Amino acid sequence: MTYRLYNRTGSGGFVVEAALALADAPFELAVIESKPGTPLPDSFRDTNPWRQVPTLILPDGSIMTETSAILIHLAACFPDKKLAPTPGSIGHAAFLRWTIFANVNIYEAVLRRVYPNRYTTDPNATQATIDAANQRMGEALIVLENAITTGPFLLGETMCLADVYITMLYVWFKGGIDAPRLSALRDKVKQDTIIAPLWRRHFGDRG
Ligand SMILES: N[C@@H](CCC(=O)N[C@@H](CS)C(=O)NCC(=O)O)C(=O)O
Repeated sequence: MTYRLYNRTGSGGFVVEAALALADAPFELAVIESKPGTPLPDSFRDTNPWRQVPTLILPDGSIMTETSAILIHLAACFPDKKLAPTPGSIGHAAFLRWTIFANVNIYEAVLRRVYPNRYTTDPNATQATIDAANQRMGEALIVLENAITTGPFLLGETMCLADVYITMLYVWFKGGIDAPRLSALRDKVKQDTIIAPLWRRHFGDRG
């Protein structure tokens, strides 16, 4: 029984693919060929009515979407792989907090930047929408920067899926912020032996 992951290279499915690889879970990739910033093929609605990736088909055939939900689910499915702190622990509360924070504040800002016309009906407001999204993304990243206390990872010594997620979002950011702790975290994540080859396939030498 395998997972099936729909993604577009360089898109949000990177972190789900990384989670599956870190879990050593059997999975196949369904790569959708379409350019970033363009809608996915209309036929994809049959798989995900919101027409977004990542979309993960679970081994029993049910469908999961929403990156943060998928990451939380996979961490729970493979507890021995320690992809997240133990549920109910203080560390797990922080894992949930920052994973959801990243999803609703940073990933959402990426969408406003990439698809600005979905967020304004004013044709003259496109650039302002993009600028505001970049600004908000930078502000949210600074909150994460300040949340890294001991480092090198968000929750301390051990990498969890939130670190991989944040790294992906940080690399998508196009503005300039001073975030040495996020940069150090990113470098550690990219060096992970399981993640490094996936990173190169999705992002080349970015970041
Ligand atoms: N809320 C979703 C956002 C996913 C998302 O925005 N995916 C982008 C690729 S990175 C996408 O599918 N864009 C196509 C579109 O929105 O039309 C999640 O957290 O998974």
